[in-house]
Amino acid sequence: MIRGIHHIAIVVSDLEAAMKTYETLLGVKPERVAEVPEQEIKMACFALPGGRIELLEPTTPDSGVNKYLQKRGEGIHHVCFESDDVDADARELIEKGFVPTTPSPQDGPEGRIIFLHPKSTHGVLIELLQEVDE
Ligand code: CMX
Repeated sequence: MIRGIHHIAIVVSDLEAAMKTYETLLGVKPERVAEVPEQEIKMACFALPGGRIELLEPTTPDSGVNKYLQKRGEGIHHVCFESDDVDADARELIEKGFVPTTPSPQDGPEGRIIFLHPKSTHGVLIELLQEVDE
């Protein structure tokens, strides 16, 4: 079941510069800055009471994130919803016609994730995330 908004991700061309902008805007430092090679990005995550803001900078020229940045410029890249059972939610949503970008959820640094292609969600890339206890 979807439990709420986990984060909104913004693609940026210069993570260091964008981190300064969002530190000033939000009044907090990022809780996590990391490179995620399997997603071909480096990211900074700002935690806020109602959800998180993630800044993404692509690290490879052929990644979907970089193609998006080159085509559309900086801006919102995806919205992530928190799921309490991402495998069950993904199965149900795929049955209902949503188009995943991978056949099934995968394990990522924040938990188990799957993306729904923007062509099946009115133009917005959607991530579902089930956080794992460390
Ligand atoms: N939001 C809205 N539309 C998007 C999009 C996005 N983030 N990324 C691509 N699109 C659009 C393109 O503009 C293009 O539209 P047109 O056909 O109108 O030109 C269309 O989708 C292209 O689709 P595609 O041929 O499948 O294109 P790509 O090879 O660029 O792949 C996508 C796009 C979404 C399948 C790919 O980026 C993907 O698999 N994303 C999921 C993984 C991901 O984004 N990881 C990074 C974040 C990781 C994290 O935060 O943890």
